Amino acid sequence: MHVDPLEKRWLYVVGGIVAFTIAVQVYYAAAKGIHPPSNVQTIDSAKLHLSKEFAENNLGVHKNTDGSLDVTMVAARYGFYPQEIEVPIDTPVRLRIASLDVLHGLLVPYSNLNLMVVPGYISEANTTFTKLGEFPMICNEYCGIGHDYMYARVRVVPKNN
Ligand SMILES: [Cu+2]
Repeated sequence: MHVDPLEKRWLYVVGGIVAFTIAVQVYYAAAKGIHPPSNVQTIDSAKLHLSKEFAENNLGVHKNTDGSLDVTMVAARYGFYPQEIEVPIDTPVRLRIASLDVLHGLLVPYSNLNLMVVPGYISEANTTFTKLGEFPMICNEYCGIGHDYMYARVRVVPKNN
């Protein structure tokens, strides 16, 4: 089969772009822990307060026996609950969040946390905070008139053991 030399050159260019794109994704997935959301677990958003995990007095940071942390949160117009979480540095954290009403987002700068919080589903992500300090947790999906004021705080503190 005859392929025009110019066409052949462009095939190499396109092939290179595709290979580069795949390499970037593999790098970020393997080295930076950035993945597309993959946790498909459903929940009735209208009955979060009746569920065991997302009832008001079960929200917040829970310590597991292996030293890792489970953080349970609820996103609702227009805030995150609890409003502030405190986690020790360099500790594995599993964050689970559900929406009480509409679509929300959750973004924490300087971390790999960037989730869509879709009503009816539990969003889950694993992270480890490696910088001390106070970081905002921002809603990055437009959810209504109070969206601009929807944020919470993550305080990363030194390990105390
Ligand atoms: Cu919002």
